[in-house]
Amino acid sequence: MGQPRRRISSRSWAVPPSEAPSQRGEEILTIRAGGAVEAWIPPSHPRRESLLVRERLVEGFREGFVAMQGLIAHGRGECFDYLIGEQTTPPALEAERAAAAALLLAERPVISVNGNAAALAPRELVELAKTVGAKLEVNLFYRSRERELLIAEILRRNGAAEVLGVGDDASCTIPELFSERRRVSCRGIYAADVVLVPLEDGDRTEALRRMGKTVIAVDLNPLSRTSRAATITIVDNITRALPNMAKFAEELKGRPRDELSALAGGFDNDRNLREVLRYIGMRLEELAGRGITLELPKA
Ligand code: PTJ
Repeated sequence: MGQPRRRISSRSWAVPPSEAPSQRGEEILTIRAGGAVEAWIPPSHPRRESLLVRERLVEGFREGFVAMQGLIAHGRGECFDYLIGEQTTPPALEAERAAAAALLLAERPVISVNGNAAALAPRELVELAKTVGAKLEVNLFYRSRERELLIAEILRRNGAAEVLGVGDDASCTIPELFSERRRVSCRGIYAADVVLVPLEDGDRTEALRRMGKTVIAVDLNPLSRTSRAATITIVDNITRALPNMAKFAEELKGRPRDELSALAGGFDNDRNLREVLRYIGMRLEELAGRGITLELPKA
């Protein structure tokens, strides 16, 4: 893919300076580049947050752990986020709660991490894993040893004690899957009963379901194959979905198992996705009725 080979800067991944490893010259360059963007986007810019999030992907690409295709995937996500109003919708909240219950009920839960997820929510991934007792596993569509190592390092810097799926650890194979995603840890995704797959591409969700696993997807596109194949699909931005799930998991921890089973088992993905589509439809209808042009000061 012709990605530049760099080590990770400490700045991008929310690591306090005291925890940051010593930086090389090229890392400092990256840090300055990021800082310059923050200075360049005025605090009052109405799209500031979105632009800063986008910059995290670009930095991740420059540093070599976000795939080039990950930038395209992010653009697609941004588009769907616009359609839902860039906020968590009621059906997404319901899915996040059911997903938290499913993760708490699981005997061997695993959170699968790719380049985009590591760029957007590294600390949140680790926190959710700790809250529900899940393992973290690197699993990449565009797999390379360098990317595996970089993503594992990011997760460790954000507090992960163990990261599966790196190097020889990814020695088990998901049947009937031909992409690099088929290579998984025998102690992780292969043995898991519940797998969380944020920002996934289609095939693997279907393959994991065929293996009898419960699959929780986080995908802003309600029409993607992943969304339609998962057991529980959360149509929300990963940056909002993971903290919401961690909050629900904290609330639900210690509740009786039959209550959790009712929450997870009572979730109907088809109904939920249809509610998301209706939500988008009604929102667009409402906007179309009200008018959407911006009020600009007269010259
Ligand atoms: O790091 P790798 O090698 O594993 O590759 C990762 C990508 C994302 C490139 C790979 O999985 C891929 O090609 O995915 P797709 O098929 O582009 O699907 C990604 C899905 O994530 C799309 O449906 C997007 O709408 C969705 N998405 C993008 N950004 C977000 C998102 N969903 C939730 N939150 C986001 N921030």
